[in-house]
Formats: sequence, structure tokens, C-alpha cells
Amino acid sequence: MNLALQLAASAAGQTGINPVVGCVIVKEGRIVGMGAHLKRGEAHAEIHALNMAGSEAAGATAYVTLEPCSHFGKTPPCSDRLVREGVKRVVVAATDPNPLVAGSGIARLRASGIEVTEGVLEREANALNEAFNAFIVPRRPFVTIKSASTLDGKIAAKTGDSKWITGEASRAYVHTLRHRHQAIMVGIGTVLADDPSLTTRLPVPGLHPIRVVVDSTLRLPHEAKLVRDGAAPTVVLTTEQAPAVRRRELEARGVEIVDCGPGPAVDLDAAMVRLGEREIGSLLVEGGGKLSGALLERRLAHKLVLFLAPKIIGGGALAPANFNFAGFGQMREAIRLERMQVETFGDDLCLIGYPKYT
Ligand code: AOF
Ligand code: ZN
Repeated sequence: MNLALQLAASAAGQTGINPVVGCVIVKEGRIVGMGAHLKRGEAHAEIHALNMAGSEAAGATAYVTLEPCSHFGKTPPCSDRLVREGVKRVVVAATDPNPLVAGSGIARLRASGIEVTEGVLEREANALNEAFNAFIVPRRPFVTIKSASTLDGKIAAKTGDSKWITGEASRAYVHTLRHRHQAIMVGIGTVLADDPSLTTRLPVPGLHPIRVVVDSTLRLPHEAKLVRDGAAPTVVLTTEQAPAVRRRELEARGVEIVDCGPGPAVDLDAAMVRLGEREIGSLLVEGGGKLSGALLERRLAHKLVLFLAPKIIGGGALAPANFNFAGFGQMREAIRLERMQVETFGDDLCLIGYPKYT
């Protein structure tokens, strides 16, 4: 199952709104087949592994990180294929929260006389599919806010200088995060200040996320890299207050404009609905402080990835903070994170946690 989890993890970021899944088939102490789900619309993990195993699948044990499916989606049900190949035992890590499956895949295997063991490395398997698990029913993207700040929570000095806060190792890891998300979101302030490309730049080629800009009045300049470079689709979330002429100009340049309410600000709840409809299941938010603060305040962030550089810059209100929102009067009202993890990248810390909204 550990190997199946590794296979699944290797496909992180490339299955769109589908889960990552790995499968290893073992017969008489030998691995006879392995597979991973590599792309939405293409074969599921079990099918690749069964194809590799061929006639060896009969009487074998299949280790699968996610309950084999029982529905006709873009591909036929994996549970039927496992039955047909004569697999004797199936070991499953996590059940499939997709209401079309949700236990019925396992039930089908058992009804056909296959021995099923559940819950093996379940926590690890669910961690790989946290976005899929959160998206599948509400159809809203799993939102991860990334920030890079000093120890005093600043994302720039009082002069606006922000290059660089964190070190090279942290910044390199951000590109892995981009590869693993379907879309990346920034506020128009960040675009005007930095003209970012928001692409994935790794030592090996990665996938570029769809670039999403929150821009209530369509201030996005034609000269911006996001408009000109054609590296990945650019979607602008705006309001009815945006001038019609700007809308036409940007659309003519290939930018997709999505209306999110009457304004003055972009309705972030509506934005998540629109992005979900567009089959964006995972969203990485990369700034700035106002957007991150607004998402947290609206309880729309599922996960925070906070890089902290071992620096203190000060600057009071002139130096922007990573979460800029009205705030609470009482400490007991503070947004708490749970399931905290700490990692290090060079001399930087990276705190990972999940906001617990009560
Ligand atoms: C499995 N093995 O490798 C995967 C599963 O549209 P489809 O046909 O690709 O089906 C997608 C659904 O199938 C997805 O929402 C999830 O419930 C399940 N994914 N199941 O047995 C796999 N990727
Ligand atoms: Zn399947």
C-alpha cells in the first residue's frame, strides 16, 4: 500500500478534479502489476495495473489507495473489472466520497465473493486527496492560501520592497505547489505591483495553473504578462461595475471574464461557485494580504501554507501584513488553525494548518 500511495502521489496535480489513485497487484509474493490514475478521462489506476498483470491477476491481491469505483463515468467501473479478472482479495486505503461510489464499489466486490480489507493507511490516502474529498460534493474549490512573510507577518517593507522575503528553497517549493493546483489566484493589486507570470518553473517541466485575478473594475493592463504571455489561461473575476469597453478589450485578447456579483467588491462566495462550475477543484492563493484576509474572513480558505523568513522588518501600518482584514476584538474570536505541521526550507519555516471555523 505504501508503494500504491507513492504511485498516487507521483500524479499529484495532473488529474484535474479527479482523485490521485495508485494500485499494486501482488501474486504469490511478487508484484505483477502497478498503476496510477494519470489523467482525468483516461484509465483508472486499477485498469493500468490489471492490464500489466494480464492473466496473473487471477487469484492475486490488489492494493488500491481509493475504493474501486462502481459507476460508469468517463470510464467503466473498476470493481467489475477486478471481479472479471478473478482477483481474490482487494485491500483499500480510503473509501470514495463520490456519492456515485461511496461504499458501493466495496459492496460490489464483496457481493462477488472478493475478500476486502479496508482502512489500510487511510489517513495517508485521504491526505493525498484532500482537495478531491472537499470538492466532490459542494463543487467548490479547495482553497490553499500561501504567504511568505517575515516573522512579524509582513509581506513587504514599508517602502514596498519585497524581493526577496523567503529564501531560494522556499521559493522553489512554491513552484511544486503551483504544479499541484489547478488554478492560482491573486488580487489586481499584486498584478499592478509585480506583473507576475504565475507559471510553474521547476527544473523539470511542470503544469501551469489557470491564472485567476480578482479585479472588481477590470484594471488589468493589456501589457500585463498574464494577458500577453499565453502560457496558461487567464480568468478575471469581476463585478457589474466593470466598464463594458474594458471587458470587450480583454476578451478580445483571450482573457476570460467572469461576473461575480454587483460590486463594489468581487463576491468571493459567488467566485468559488463560478470556479467550481468551471471544474477548478483546487486553488492556490498567492496574495496579497487583502485577498488572503478577505478569504479567511469569508471562511473560504481550507488550508494555509505560511512561509516565515527568519527576519523582522517592522514598519507599522505602512508595511503590509499577510492577512489584512477588519479583525476581531477578542482573542477568543480569533481564527484558529488545527492539525499544524512545521517544515523547514533552508532557514525558513513553513507552517501548514487548517482553519477551524466554529
Ligand atoms: C477508481 N480508480 O483510479 C480513480 C477513481 O470520470 P471518471 O470515469 O474518471 O471517474 C471519476 C470518478 O471515479 C472520481 O470522481 C472518483 O469517484 C473515481 N476515481 N476510482 O476506482 C481510480 N481515479
Ligand atoms: Zn475506477
